[in-house]
Amino acid sequence: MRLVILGLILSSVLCGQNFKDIRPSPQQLAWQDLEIGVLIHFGPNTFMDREWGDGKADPSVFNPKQLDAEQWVKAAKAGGARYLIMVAKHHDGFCLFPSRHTDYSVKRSPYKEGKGDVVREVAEACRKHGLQFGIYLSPWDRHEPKYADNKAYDAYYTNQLTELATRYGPLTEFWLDGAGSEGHVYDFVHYVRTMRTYQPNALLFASLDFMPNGDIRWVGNESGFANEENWNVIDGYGIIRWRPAEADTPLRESHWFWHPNSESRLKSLDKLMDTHEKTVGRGAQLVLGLAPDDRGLMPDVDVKRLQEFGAEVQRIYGNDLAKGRATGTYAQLPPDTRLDRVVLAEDLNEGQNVRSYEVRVRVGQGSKVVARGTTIGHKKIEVFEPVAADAVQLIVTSSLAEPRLRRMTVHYGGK
Ligand code: FUL
Repeated sequence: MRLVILGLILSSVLCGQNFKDIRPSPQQLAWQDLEIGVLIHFGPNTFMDREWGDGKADPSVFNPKQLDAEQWVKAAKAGGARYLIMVAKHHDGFCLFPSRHTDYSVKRSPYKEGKGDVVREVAEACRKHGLQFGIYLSPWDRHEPKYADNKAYDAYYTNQLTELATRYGPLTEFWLDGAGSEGHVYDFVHYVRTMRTYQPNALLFASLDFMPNGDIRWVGNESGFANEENWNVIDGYGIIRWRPAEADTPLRESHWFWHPNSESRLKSLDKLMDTHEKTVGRGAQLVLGLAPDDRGLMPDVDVKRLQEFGAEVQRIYGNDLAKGRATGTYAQLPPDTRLDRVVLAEDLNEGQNVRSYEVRVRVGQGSKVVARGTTIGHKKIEVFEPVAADAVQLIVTSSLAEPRLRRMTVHYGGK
């Protein structure tokens, strides 16, 4: 008996959680490869020039006359998105799906005479056009009276989560937004178990300080950047987990919902390319906030900007100047190849290991360092002054374990 106990103690010490031993789940690995998603806000706020509804709006205001979910999905795809997260209920408590647990929803709106289900329309458009689908259900609820009673509200939230998890097919991601919830205690363990029961492959998003046991973490800002040093493994409350960062940022500056006369807030193509470099290019996921207008359509100017963004990413990164020439960390280039970007990717199957590196290029007889960085992770985009070179080499200067490179590509953006 003593020996058994001693064995148990020893094995727990020896197998104790170690930062570098943490691996991603297969679902996380697949999700990280999606790289770009969109988050769609639509509801009574859209018709009232508001960002945060107080929960008192009359459902009759929700009356989109030309709603076309396929138009939203096509715009998202043109922008390079591979998944779409739909806000099923924002902080105002209004449900864009006909929940059995409240009347404060599309059921009481003029939209399709109360027979509409926006979440279903969007889910179906996503399936049709090959986008993965996710849902945002705001924990903070300014309409539902049960919100004042933690236990009663937990039951309400879990009931709605169950409706969403069982009606609309596979969910790639489920968003728990912490805004407005200061001081409220939620039964997260029950939420997570319920989601795992019906959708074992859905990844839960939440900020670290809001929910300890999530699968994806908030990057910590809504400006669209991750830190240059970006580890996927995070110690949250003593739980060491693989929890990659997602950076959500709206297409129109500071507006998640559509507002009249706010076209001037639409981010420029340069701004979006910079955001892409600082999110996807730092191993984080980029989620662009899109907002259909009061007709129920994505505004033309937003659609155009998404098309430009998708095309520019494709123009630069779709053309690998080292194609077929890279052998691991070294790529021989045609003589005098002009380049200003190198994209690195670590093989994350066995965890994230690179702590620092430099990128060298060979110019004539000599060589020079064009970039230095810390982590690589899912992807790292290095942008530098254009240079004409014959070869590129990655030198890993420090790593937790044997570094494994998945890919190294070379590009010229010309800016
Ligand atoms: C924030 C919310 O308060 C905003 O309204 C929006 O939903 C954004 C995505 O998250 O926390």
